[in-house]
Amino acid sequence: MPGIVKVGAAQSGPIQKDEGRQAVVGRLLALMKEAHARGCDLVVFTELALTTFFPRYYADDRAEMDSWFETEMPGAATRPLFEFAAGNGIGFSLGYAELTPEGRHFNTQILVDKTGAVIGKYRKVHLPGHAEHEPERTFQHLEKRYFEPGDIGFPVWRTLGGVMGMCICNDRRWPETFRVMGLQGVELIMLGYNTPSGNSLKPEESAETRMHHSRLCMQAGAYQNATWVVGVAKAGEEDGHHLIAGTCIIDPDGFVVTEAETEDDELVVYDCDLDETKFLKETTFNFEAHRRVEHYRLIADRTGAKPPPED
Ligand code: CDV
Repeated sequence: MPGIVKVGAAQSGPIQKDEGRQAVVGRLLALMKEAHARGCDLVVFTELALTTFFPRYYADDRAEMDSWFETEMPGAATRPLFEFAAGNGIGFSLGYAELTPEGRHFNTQILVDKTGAVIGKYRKVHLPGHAEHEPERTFQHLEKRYFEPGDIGFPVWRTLGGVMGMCICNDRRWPETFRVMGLQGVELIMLGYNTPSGNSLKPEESAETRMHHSRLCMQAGAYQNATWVVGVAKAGEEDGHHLIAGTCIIDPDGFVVTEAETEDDELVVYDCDLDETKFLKETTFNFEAHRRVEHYRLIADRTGAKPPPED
């Protein structure tokens, strides 16, 4: 049907530290096969979908962490995903840790079309956490140690009959992420996340609050930019650390139209009608008609908040 992209949001259950790539890819492949059987055009996997969330571990020597990274895509372990995609005409989006030939490290998401070709790459821009060991935290989150910020911006791609974009986990908390893609006419944003259900600096913050924050920013990003958003978790108890679930698909009005029920590997499927993005894009969020860029300069010129001086 014109305008409709059948999307499978492929939530991953926990991946333990000693679970090898081959076993993990076997789980992802099972989700892709289910997606194909249910008629999906596209399967969206989560952030760092091939390993446990390794930035929770500290290594003095950063090079010790290189075993968590992929030096080629596809590589030997991930090739079955590409072969299944090409053989069965199904696209996918996959998050992984990327180590480039020049020795650069990125938290990366790729978009693979129905021929099995990589047609899009995004590298996480908003890296959360810290670069050094911080003993006052209840657990570590060392993305700033192991990755450098993405160097590609927020591109979008024309594929599957629409305009597609990607971002990763913490990016969803920043309205700029969605707006930069919105300004390129994005119609569907794929977004994977590994979100701890506790706050390492605020033990009283509940998992419900963490889920609320996650949904709030994805639903706002969808509505304010008149786009579908596919939010895909890695969930459950991973090496003794709990991650929120809540994989969902959000329509351009900001409503959650379907969501995961478990904290395990689970496929959530929805017919995303890209034509449903048109009404808001042509009315309330007709950017050309209503934006006032002359008042937005500070957003690009200033990084940190600077309140006026006190009297
Ligand atoms: N993987 C992430 O980016 N996690 C962050 C946590 C650290 C808050 C998130 O935004 O969910």
